[in-house]
Amino acid sequence: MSIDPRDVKEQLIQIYPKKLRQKRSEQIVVTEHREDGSVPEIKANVRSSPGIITQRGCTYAGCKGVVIGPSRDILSLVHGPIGCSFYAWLTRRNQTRPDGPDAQNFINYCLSTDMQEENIVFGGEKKLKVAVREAYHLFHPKAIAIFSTCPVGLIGDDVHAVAREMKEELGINIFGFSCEGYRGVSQSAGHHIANNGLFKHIIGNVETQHDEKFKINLLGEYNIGGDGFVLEDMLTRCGIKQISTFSGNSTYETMANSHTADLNLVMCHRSINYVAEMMEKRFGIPWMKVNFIGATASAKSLRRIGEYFEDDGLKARIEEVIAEEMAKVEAVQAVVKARCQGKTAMLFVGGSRAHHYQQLFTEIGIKTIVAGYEFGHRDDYEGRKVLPGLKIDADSRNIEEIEVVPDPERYRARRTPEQLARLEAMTELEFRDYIGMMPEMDEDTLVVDDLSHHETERLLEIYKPDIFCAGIKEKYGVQKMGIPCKQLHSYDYGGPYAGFRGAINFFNDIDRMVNMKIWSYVTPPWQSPAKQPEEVAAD
Ligand code: CFM
Repeated sequence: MSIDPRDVKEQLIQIYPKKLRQKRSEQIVVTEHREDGSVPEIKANVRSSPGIITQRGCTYAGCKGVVIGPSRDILSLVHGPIGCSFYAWLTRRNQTRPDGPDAQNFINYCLSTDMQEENIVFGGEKKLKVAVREAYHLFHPKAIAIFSTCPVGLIGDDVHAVAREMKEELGINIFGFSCEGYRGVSQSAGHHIANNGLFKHIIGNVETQHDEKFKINLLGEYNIGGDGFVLEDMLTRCGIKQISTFSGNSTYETMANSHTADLNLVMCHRSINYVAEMMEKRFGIPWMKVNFIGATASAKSLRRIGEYFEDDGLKARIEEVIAEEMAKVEAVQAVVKARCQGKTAMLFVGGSRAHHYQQLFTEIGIKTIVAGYEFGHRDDYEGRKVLPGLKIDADSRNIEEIEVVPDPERYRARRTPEQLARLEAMTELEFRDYIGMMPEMDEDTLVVDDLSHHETERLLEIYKPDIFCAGIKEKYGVQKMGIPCKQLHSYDYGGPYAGFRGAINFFNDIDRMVNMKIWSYVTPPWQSPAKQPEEVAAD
């Protein structure tokens, strides 16, 4: 494509006032792979500007909706006005599969204290206590999580004190989250707050020991559209025991028992890297970034697990599974690739998928021409090597950094530093690392952080991509411009897209979308002459 991304960048920001133009110009970069292995610096994880229509969500969404919500038997109680609950009720397609008809499953429920004006004026703690008792007597859960929404922080209700008192009174695990929507610049702050809560109140509470040889936790996999089911099946067939998932299809018990695993696999770095880091420090479990989005990526990640455990039997089983699955993937891939080769995609999603899904598109010959995260940090773009140089700003200072020391009784280094270094040198294993999105993108590709609606429209006009990937807020605006939009948060009504089986679903769904004739019948607004005011009035 002969469009110069630097010109495009100018076109995206030229309409903005000077200060905003300067800020956005630091959040939009053109990829470049330098000799020292570095990529250009991007400004990320900063406040969205007032007046801009951003894709982002709030801190409460990241804490309750993303990280804790997918667990099926922790009862989630929202302390706040009812709207905060209504708009978070069953809007993320995180699936779960209870062990039997009698097993607890609260995923479909939506519990709220329904704060009223009176509670805002006189305080809501009493109402919260009544709600906790009521919830306990109705459901008898093992644990109750209380989530604060904006007004709670503004009026100063102490949800943690209420949680402690209720824990004492009812004898079950009850903990609160100060995850008011405004706590951070996006849902990313909510991830961190949720990670801290998982670590302080759940991980390490259940001491069941498992006899299996290869025990892992899968971190940052939320079972959207059934992704987690596919991965669990795949890992089980390889002979790998999944102690817990954070937090797709999980239970309180599995997460509480997760410190007994011997390796943490991190799928979504953005939302869960804090738990991975803290578990290594307290319990001695190394963590490794994996990617099960895309067939080649899945095969590579499985082989890396085999390398870590250094077991020939496990490696052989992994190869069997890969061979069997790859044969099925390749059959579909060949057909779909022939029909999609040379097409183009744009991806603007969250803090991880805009990277992972580029791989899936590549497998069917579709090139990613522009990509960006909604709320990723610099390390998600440039790799964790930038972490030591990151400055803590006022927004990140809002969130507690837990001081973690080795557990005096339960710390057990699963691998010595020498073993880890040997594994890193010998194979493609890197521990505690994520290389980020930009190093894996083509040279001279545009990367846009926290994309705005104005920029979306300009990008569509300039590049006319064959497919645009984002969420529900963008979907119909994009499709009215004649370009199909795939929701990469919810997968629309589709999925699973993870692992080998998921790749096949993705190839087929994308093939249908990019090759559907209907899009050529939509006339984008910029191709029809503008109506005169009198014509508009006569309509
Ligand atoms: Fe991680 Fe996610 Fe994502 Fe995310 Fe999300 Fe999501 Fe996402 Mo929507 S945890 S960062 S906060 S992979 S809900 S399952 S799709 S924005 S890219």
